[in-house]
Amino acid sequence: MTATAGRGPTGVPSTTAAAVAAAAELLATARDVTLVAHVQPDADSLGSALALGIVAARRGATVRVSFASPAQPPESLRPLDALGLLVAPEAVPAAPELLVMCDTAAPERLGSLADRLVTARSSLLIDHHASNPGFGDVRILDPSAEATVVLVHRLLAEMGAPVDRPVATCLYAGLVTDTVGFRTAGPAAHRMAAELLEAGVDVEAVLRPISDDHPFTWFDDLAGILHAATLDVTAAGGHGLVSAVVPAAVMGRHRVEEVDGVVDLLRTASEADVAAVLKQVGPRRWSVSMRSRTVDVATAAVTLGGGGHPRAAGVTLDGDPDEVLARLRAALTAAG
Ligand SMILES: [Mn+2]
Repeated sequence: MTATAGRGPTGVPSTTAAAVAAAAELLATARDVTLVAHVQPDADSLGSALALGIVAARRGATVRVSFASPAQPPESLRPLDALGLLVAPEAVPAAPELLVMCDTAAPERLGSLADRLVTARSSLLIDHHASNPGFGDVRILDPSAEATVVLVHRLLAEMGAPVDRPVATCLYAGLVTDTVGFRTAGPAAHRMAAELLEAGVDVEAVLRPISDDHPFTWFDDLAGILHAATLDVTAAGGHGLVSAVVPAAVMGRHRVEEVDGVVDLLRTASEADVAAVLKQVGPRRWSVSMRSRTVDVATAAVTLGGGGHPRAAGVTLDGDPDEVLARLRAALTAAG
């Protein structure tokens, strides 16, 4: 394939295969690589950035990995940074040579680093959100991929980069979390997981800190949150909605690993196909996480100005909890 094969009229590669080839070419020639995850980075976003960062650093490039907020990565994801590539957003160059944006559904998801999309000499997007409008010079954008790390894995194969234990650990962390423990993973993703295990991933060491390790003090607050949870079986077109609120005071006492686990408990409610957790991030501002078995919560989230995937989506809304829930119910009725 020539360098221009599969490019559309704008010069942007028009197929995923052409984009992967163009991305490999970009990474092969870049001397300085800046990889960015979305704000409030998860294992898929940070794992994608760190896996590619480790490979680029080993090839001799100057590499940094960053995200705009919060100030520190989730404690459970710090072990993924085997080479110490993470830097504060202030350390990201004003005009990066190559900017790689991982799992970023929209430029706004880069927070204060979104301006680098304009100043970067070249940019590469790697993402799997169906709502992504497409941005950046080269775009590996495939909503059929279960996780962004699946696309990174494809890119590493194109680059001929070895997937050893540190790289495999980053990829596995993103894969297991974005597929909700492989529930949404297809055969190819399971084959990828097998390859990662062969590379030496310690599954328990990766997973326990992310989802199975909570301080005892969390139980008391969790009990309060679940005690106050509400069930509306008529919501979402009769599919049912279970919801809970995490007040700012509780958010302040606990890590993101604790708070983000609430929705995974709620979604087990037999009577509801949709679960929503309202996390208080301002006096009248709520970061809402939604999970669903059948209803397309991505559509509901996009309607309200958020984004995500059909089975897992999020949005930030203003108001008191009742107002926020009313808006959610209206959007879910339309989506259900
Ligand atoms: Mn993802």
